[in-house]
Amino acid sequence: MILSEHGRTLRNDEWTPLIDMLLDAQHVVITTHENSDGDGLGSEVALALVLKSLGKEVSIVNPTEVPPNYQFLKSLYGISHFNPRSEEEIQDLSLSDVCILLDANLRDRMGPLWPHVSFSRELGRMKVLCIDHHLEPEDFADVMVCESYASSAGELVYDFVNALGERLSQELITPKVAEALYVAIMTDTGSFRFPKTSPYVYRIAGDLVSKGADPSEIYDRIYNSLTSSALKLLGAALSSIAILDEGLISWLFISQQMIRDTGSRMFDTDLIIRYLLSVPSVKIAVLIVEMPDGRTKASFRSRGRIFVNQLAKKYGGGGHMNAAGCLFQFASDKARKVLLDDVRLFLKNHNS
Ligand SMILES: [Mn+2]
Repeated sequence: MILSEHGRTLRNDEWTPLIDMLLDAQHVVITTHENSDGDGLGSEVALALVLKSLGKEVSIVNPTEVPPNYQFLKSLYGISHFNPRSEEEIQDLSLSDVCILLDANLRDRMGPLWPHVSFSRELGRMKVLCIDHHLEPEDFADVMVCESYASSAGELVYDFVNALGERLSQELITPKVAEALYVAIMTDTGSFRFPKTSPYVYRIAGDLVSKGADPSEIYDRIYNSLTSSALKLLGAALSSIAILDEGLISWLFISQQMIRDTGSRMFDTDLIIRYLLSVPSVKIAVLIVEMPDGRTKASFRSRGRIFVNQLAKKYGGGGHMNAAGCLFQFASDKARKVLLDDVRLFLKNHNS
């Protein structure tokens, strides 16, 4: 069942189905997409803290590890990395009453958690909820709030927490909750500058700061935390950016060799994509990363009304109008060739 796309901020009463399910639940598991980011992690921690304060047993279990610059969130709430070979972890996951997926709207993005969640759900033991803001949701949850107008999953979790607080006549946004939500919203708005940064988003940010989030400290922890190897990778990557087709496409390939040579790690590639749109003529930016297992990851960014999620969708991925990604099941040399032709065609069709 897909509850919404309302295309606007939900009224408090429109959160009732989610509130009812969560108030009924005793054991809640919260998760986010593979290769988690600030939005997914901040939203999870905020929601976990709130539900815990209401006496629920809450665990955060993710398909992949928390990146180093978000490790500080673990001091606000424990975050575990699911081990699909641990019977104990499978048992814990399967016995939850409710599983909430945040910041993703495709079942596969839960990675190895999905088969277990799906199994419990089919047995009628577990409800699945989803709060997200990506385009084109898949209909797999019991209740889903997927609003692509929203800057971030954190914005929606903020609204949800306020609706819950109103229902219980309780202030639920403690300084820790404020910090976690601020992380979510700040990171997904590119520090309050991406197109979905509405006046409302600034009002939320103001509210969170007044409730204890420290903007300069949070920014510093997340963005000024590079290692020297990450800087070397950035240097190598920047010098290999190609600007193609009269400046319309920026293109960058990062190989495992580059990652090895600079002593950097996979997640260090995440900070590079923002530079690909820094040339004003560029309409589509493409970052291709060779994965350690031989598959190929592609990330897309675009300027203006160019729906790169459509490009990603073709390969089983998805995302937003201006930011999307996908994973190819084949090697990078083939992916690069296929993709460049596709990007050119996509842009040509878009212009005509
Ligand atoms: Mn997000």
